[in-house]
Amino acid sequence: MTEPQPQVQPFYGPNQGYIEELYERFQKNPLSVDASMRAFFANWQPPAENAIATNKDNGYSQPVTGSMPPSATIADQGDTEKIVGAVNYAQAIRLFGHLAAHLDPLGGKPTGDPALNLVEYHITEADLARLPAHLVGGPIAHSAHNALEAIQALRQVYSGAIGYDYDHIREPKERAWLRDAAESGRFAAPLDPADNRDLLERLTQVEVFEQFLQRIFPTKFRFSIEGLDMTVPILDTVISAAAGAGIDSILIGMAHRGRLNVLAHTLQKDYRQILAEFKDPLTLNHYRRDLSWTGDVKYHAGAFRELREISVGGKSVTVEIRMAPNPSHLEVVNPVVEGMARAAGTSVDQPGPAKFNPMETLPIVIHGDAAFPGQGVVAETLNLYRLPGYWTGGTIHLIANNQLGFTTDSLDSRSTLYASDLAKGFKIPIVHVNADDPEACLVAARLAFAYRAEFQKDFLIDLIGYRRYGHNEVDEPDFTQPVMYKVIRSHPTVRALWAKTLADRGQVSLAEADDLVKYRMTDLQKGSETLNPERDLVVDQPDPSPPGAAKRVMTAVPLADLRAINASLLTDPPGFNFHPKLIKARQKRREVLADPDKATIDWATAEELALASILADGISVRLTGQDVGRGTFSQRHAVFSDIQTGDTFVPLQHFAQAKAAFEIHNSPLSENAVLGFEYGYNVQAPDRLVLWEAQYGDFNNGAQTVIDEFVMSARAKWGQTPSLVLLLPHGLEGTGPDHASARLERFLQQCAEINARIVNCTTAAQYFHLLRRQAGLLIEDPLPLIVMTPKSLLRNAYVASPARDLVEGQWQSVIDDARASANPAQITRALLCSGKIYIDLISNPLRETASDTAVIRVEQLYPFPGKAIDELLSAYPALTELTWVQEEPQNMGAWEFAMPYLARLSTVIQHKWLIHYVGRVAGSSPAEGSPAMHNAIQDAIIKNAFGKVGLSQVDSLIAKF
Ligand SMILES: Cc1ncc(C[n+]2csc(CCOP(=O)(O)OP(=O)(O)O)c2C)c(N)n1
Repeated sequence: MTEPQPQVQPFYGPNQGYIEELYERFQKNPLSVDASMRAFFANWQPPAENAIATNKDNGYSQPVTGSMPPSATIADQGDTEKIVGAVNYAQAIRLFGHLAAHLDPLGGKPTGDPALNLVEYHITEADLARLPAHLVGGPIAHSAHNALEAIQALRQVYSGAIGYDYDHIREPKERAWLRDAAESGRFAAPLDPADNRDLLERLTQVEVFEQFLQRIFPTKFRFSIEGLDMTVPILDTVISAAAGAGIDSILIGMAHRGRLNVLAHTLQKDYRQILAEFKDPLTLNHYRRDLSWTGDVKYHAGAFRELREISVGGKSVTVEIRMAPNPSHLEVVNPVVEGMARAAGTSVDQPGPAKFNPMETLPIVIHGDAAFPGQGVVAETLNLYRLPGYWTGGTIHLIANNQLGFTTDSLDSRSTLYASDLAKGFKIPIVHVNADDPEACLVAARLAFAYRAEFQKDFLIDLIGYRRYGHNEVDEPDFTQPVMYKVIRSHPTVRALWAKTLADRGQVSLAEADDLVKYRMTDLQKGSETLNPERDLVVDQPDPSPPGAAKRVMTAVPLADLRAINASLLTDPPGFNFHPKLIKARQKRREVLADPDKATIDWATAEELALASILADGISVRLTGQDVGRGTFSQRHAVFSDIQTGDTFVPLQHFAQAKAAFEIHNSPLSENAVLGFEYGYNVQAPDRLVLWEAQYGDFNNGAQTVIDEFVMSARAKWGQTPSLVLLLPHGLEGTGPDHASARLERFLQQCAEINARIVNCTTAAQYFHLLRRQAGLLIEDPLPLIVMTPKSLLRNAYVASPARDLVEGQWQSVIDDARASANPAQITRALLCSGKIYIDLISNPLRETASDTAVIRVEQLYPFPGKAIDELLSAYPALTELTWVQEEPQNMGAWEFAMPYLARLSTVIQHKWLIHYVGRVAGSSPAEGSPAMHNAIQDAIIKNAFGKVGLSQVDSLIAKF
């Protein structure tokens, strides 16, 4: 079926204004236009007034249609039509030339576009030959003798091996810069034979490495780069341009495809190391297991290299290159790399806001052509790139486009023409380039970095090649793409093509090119023959051993210091107009430390004092999440807005005692990308406290990939030691199945080998000590900290603490029942609980009469404080009954996790206690939709916990509703 073709208006009118302007200039002063235009205007009659639609955007903008007025003479109209036709044809080439570019190395035909047919403009080549080159505009016009020559040159630029896909760029300055960059040829590859030979050598390294591995390990996966070999020279070019511009930290994120090759060549990972990993000696695996880590497959591993003495423009510079480790989950490493780049370019040693310098670091992210449009995290990450809290000075994106996703054709994997189209919405310039044209690829690479240096924004290279084998080297591609693979099998490699080009130019003979191949192959062969994998394999990871028991950290802060900090935080900036309600709230805060024994410190105050004291200790803090500035529950007010001017004021950036920077940003409405970003920031800058808050705890499941693959398991897989803090509002409050549960159970399920700290604490003072302890352990004992945080309890009197508890206390993983422990002999029943249900229990009137019952809080769930609980229970001599109470359904919350630990307590074993459960019955949804039903069940749980209602009665309550 033929697709309906759009009707091209023969008479676009955008540049008539331009012509008229030139003509006016010519009339005033004929010498003000060039000779060809002078000759042309000498015989030209302009059309009548108003016939000209003006558009003077450098001749580079979108055509708009216009028409000739009836008053124009036939002769005038004919001339004008030709001129305008020529101008608009040039315009169409600039806009749509990429649709006719030769981008597919396998010879796939370009889509084309009727706007690129000369005939549509009612002009001929002969007409063009008679028109001046000047009409075409841009740098090309200067060297062409007439419009035909200029148009032909323009077609070579826009429809050659590069497709410049810029029509979506909205900034005129950028558009003009990009057009000039394309048309001036200033990024063209140098003709220096030495550089061309270097490129041949590089392509030889890239190709022979893969061929050697294929020969030696034909049945092992390596996700070969072949078909996209130019990836490595493109990276070389970008990295050396970056180094030349003074950037000394390069951060790379990429998936499996071509990764081993990039590790070997861009990061200079030792070949022998890679070969040893292929041989996979068992001793290595034992070694890893002993240290409680699993390692990861070789094509997920990260790497770090300091490349000294890269020669850039005759100077020798040093660059650090880091490849982030990543899981199989495609594209999820993107935000991680961005966060790493943000951290690498941010200085925090001064009080006030953090300062980001885009010329310290360059992120490069390599994408798959199926994954880029398919994975939502790509869009989430692109959305970060211009946000003040997430800006990294511009990322260079490279789509390693092999035209297939596993076995799936692009027709089935995206609804867009190009794999890169998503980037258009973010106004990122795109070049598509044929991966078999090394010179064009290097033009794209130079242009990408130059644009980034000029505008500090993202740039995308869509490198279009192919995949020499199946999805992996064992897959049979003929099952699904027989026609394509017939072409691929007889298609020469890019190295061979380049060797032929150089031979044709007389720069390198084919025999020399063959010698380069033999030399590389022999080198690899020798390395392989002398390899002793068990000896030669170096575990290139930081010490993966699990951390010891948490060290003690001094978390209490002297009262005088707290008072001074508080007063300083509450100093109003001159002329700032606070909201009247917030003036009152600040007034109240001034009193909170007056009487150290009065419980006046609520959750948000404790948080602010903790963060301020951490900043005063010289540790910088970054806090992000949805609406964190104010706080979802209007509790935080870390950022004030002037009610007259809208200006903002952040007390934690302006208090006298601060010694390090405080960064706070409302995040975009994303979980996966923003948590990935904070993870990356954290591992790159482990000495800074990084906190991410979910709007409600539930929403962390939008970041499940980052939690599973990075936060909880990166230590075991890659030896990374994150210390990120997740603040997750959690608790069943009758607001429905969502907004209830931060899915505590999922975090607990992933806990082993001391990979995190999971807490559900109940007082403001505990939260204070917790944050300070985390800051104090960042370097000595780093672990992610997952905190179930309160919602309605933020302002609850039971949660508030006296200053005394901040000044003298410390973090307690278990809290005994003060009333019960004052009279232990009376206690026959112990209720163990965690988090909000504790407040529900002790605030219930039944508590008063239950003088035989101790209510004990397990504030830290992992590492599970079994020893502390054991000691505490053994202090109650008359105890006969132990019950775990929770509000979450039985299959959720902490019960299933805690139970085996409790069963192993020596007190439990000794007394042969059964451990009772009181809580909701197991369910698939975390909470009830009806507030009344919630209240009834919550009430029944409390009654049941105090031994007043049997479980069957709870069940009947559920049935009743
Ligand atoms: C999130 C996710 N879903 C599915 C997969 C399984 N998978 C691995 S590679 C691949 C195809 C990727 O295609 P593309 O992005 O074009 O990269 P290529 O492998 O072709 O280089 C798929 C579906 C995965 N790794 N990650």
